[in-house]
Amino acid sequence: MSQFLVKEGVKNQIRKGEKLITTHCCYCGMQCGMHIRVDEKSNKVVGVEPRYDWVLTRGKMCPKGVTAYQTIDHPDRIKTPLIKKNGKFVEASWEEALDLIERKFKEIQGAYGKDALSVYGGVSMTNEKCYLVGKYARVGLGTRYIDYNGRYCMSSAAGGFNKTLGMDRGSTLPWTELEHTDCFFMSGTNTAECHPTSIQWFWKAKDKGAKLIVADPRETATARVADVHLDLLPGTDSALANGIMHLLIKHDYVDHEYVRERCNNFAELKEMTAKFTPEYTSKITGVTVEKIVKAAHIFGKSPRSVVMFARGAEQQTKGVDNVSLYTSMALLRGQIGKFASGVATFTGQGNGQGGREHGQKADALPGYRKIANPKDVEYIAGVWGIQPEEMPKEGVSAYEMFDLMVNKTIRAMHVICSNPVVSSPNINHVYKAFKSLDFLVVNDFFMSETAELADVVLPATTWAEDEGTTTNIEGRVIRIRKVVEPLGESKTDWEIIKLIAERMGKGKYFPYSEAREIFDELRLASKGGKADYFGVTYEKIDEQDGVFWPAPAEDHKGTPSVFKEKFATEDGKANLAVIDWNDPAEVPDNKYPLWLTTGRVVFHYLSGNQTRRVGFLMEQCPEPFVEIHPELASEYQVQNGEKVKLITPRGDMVAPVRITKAIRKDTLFVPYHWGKDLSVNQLTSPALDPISRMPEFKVCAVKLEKLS
Ligand SMILES: Nc1nc2c(c(=O)[nH]1)N[C@H]1C(S)=C(S)[C@@H](COP(=O)(O)OP(=O)(O)OC[C@H]3O[C@@H](n4cnc5c(=O)[nH]c(N)nc54)[C@H](O)[C@@H]3O)O[C@H]1N2
Ligand SMILES: Nc1nc2c(c(=O)[nH]1)N[C@H]1C(S)=C(S)[C@@H](COP(=O)(O)OP(=O)(O)OC[C@H]3O[C@@H](n4cnc5c(=O)[nH]c(N)nc54)[C@H](O)[C@@H]3O)O[C@H]1N2
Ligand code: SF4
Ligand SMILES: [Mo]
Repeated sequence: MSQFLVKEGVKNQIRKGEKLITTHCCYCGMQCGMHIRVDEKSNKVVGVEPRYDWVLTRGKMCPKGVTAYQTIDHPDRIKTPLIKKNGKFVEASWEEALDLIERKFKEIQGAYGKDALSVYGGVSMTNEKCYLVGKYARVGLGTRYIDYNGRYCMSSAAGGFNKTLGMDRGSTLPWTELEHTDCFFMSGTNTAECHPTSIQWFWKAKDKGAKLIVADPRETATARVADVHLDLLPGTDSALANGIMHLLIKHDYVDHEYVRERCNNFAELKEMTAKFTPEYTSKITGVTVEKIVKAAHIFGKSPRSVVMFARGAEQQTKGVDNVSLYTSMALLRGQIGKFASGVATFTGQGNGQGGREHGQKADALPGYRKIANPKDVEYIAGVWGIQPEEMPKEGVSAYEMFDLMVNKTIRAMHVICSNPVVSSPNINHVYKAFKSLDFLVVNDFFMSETAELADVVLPATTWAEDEGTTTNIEGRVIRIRKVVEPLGESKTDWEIIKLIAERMGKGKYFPYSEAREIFDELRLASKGGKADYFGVTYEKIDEQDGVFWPAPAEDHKGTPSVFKEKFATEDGKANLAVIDWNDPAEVPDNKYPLWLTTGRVVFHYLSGNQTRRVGFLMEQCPEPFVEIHPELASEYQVQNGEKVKLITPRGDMVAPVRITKAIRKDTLFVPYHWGKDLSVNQLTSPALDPISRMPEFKVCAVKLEKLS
């Protein structure tokens, strides 16, 4: 194991008898730099030190990041393969587990065809692993059915960026430029809790006079310090964006030269937004006319602005519309491709950016190539050494796979790095889907609610037990370092994939002996694609503190800012979005009279399977709760902390209320980091965006009942 040499100035952080390994946090897209402390005698992880010299996060970490190291040697770690016998898991050897998987996979494919197997991936893994999961499904198992948890996360952003800009790089600019920005328009991002270490950049800008506009049904910690808080009704983002654009045009804040030279559809957009007067927009969004007008003037007057959004705007049946419209706001102002200006989504998971580029998506191949494009298939088949005809066709999106499980089209699944019975919408249906399977394999290092349903659980390693790369929120490829050896008999996901592929007779396509070899193949597979990593090497990442893609040649330094001269569309022009506002899939009525929205708290991560095992984090936030406005609470006669029942057409749950003025009077909010009867996803709607197939996690209608 090689120890990365920590730079001068941080050497005083090293204690006697310990070494520091430089890496990044395993959780969110900020990928905060950290040094993990390892005791040299026992080779155990004993703590963490901030990494002050990491250019993006500069020593800052959040409560999850500073405790992440506690999961590495955690007593709950799964250390051997587990096979379910008579309803109970028993420890097994790798041989036994692989024998069983081989027999079952072959039996099922023999009886029902190749596509009876499926893969469900995730992006808390390195690029190397994410890439290999896609190849594993198509080449190792030969199935069309693969999708991944990023479907619930980044798919609407991807859809909107592809439509408007022709390419999906989550941020068009490096975030180190943000301190020079004059105005941030942020929608549906709880920045202070979900990307806490990014706040330093907004504060730096604010210290220089930058303005902050926040659109969120809740007064989040970020909304509280905003110049304008647009407290919109859930699901009305497209009306808000159209309303702002109406005013940008009316008050001539449009950068006409930029729009003329670099954008399509301006006339159509002008026509569409004509009806979105402040009054009309206010009626739909519930935001006052004064606030809408104030926001438009601040945004319109700022020389350098960045429009930012996250899952609040994206996890809707209009997610792609919302992203396209918010992006169009930035285009009207001529901001994209300029210094300290542009558009950005807050990428969610640690490798939410890289993990969506290299072929875990049902319709995608490495480098943002498409299965529907014969040239793309030919190129990737060439890299993989298969015939183009052997490449499986497009599959279906994450939630749609569950329908195919219920109707027995899909008979077996291999879940790698996700916990879908907690994180999917409408989980009562998802449980039914998993119980319909003939065979389920799950790779995880902790027993998750999904792993509990498995026939075989394979012990994966944590991020600290393997090397590789991730691509952060900015599009910067960085290195994750191996800190300690895998615990017990656990193996890295890529080794597990390789072993199963060998059993399926496809070993020759998976000849790797270390992660770097997979990365070199990924570089080649992405070469010439939109997300081109060919010029990214481990060495260059070290030299430059990361490499921004696209980096199309070995002597290319990478591309921190994109779209400086042209967009990635066919004609090089951006497509302004001409889209009307429409209702979400479900709206309140007499039976379900309130709005329900869901999301996160700073102390937990996603399905909670990691953070619910960390004592400090559980002390801070042990259970889900229902945020409710004091007026609504008094209408329902409920006290702070009192348990209430929430009901939607799909299910119900009981949780205590948290009374707060920081939410709209007609809306409830519940965080989703718990499983089973504590899961708000018993209630959420599985309605999907028609383009991105993103579920509408952020909007449904709900009934609140006082318990006796
Ligand atoms: N602490 C913590 N941090 C995380 C994560 C975590 O689980 N915990 N997960 C990571 C991941 S994978 C992701 S995807 C990101 C998510 O990061 P965010 O998207 O910032 O987080 P959410 O809490 O899902 O939603 C953000 C906000 O959207 C608002 N919202 C709800 N409905 C609407 C609406 O209709 N319109 C608008 N404009 N806003 C709405 C909510 O009130 C909420 O404040 O966070 C990453 N960081
Ligand atoms: N109601 C509601 N639901 C939501 C959302 C919402 O806002 N509201 N947000 C959605 C979003 S944005 C997301 S990203 C999804 C996330 O949903 P999930 O993917 O289900 O979330 P995780 O908790 O990250 O699940 C990862 C699992 O893999 C394990 N794991 C972590 N790293 C590794 C690894 O390297 N290898 C292996 N094999 N296992 C690993 C963890 O222990 C955990 O059990 O949830 C979605 N669900
Ligand atoms: S969870 Fe995100 S903000 Fe917190 S330490 Fe990890 S990478 Fe940084
Ligand atoms: Mo996410």
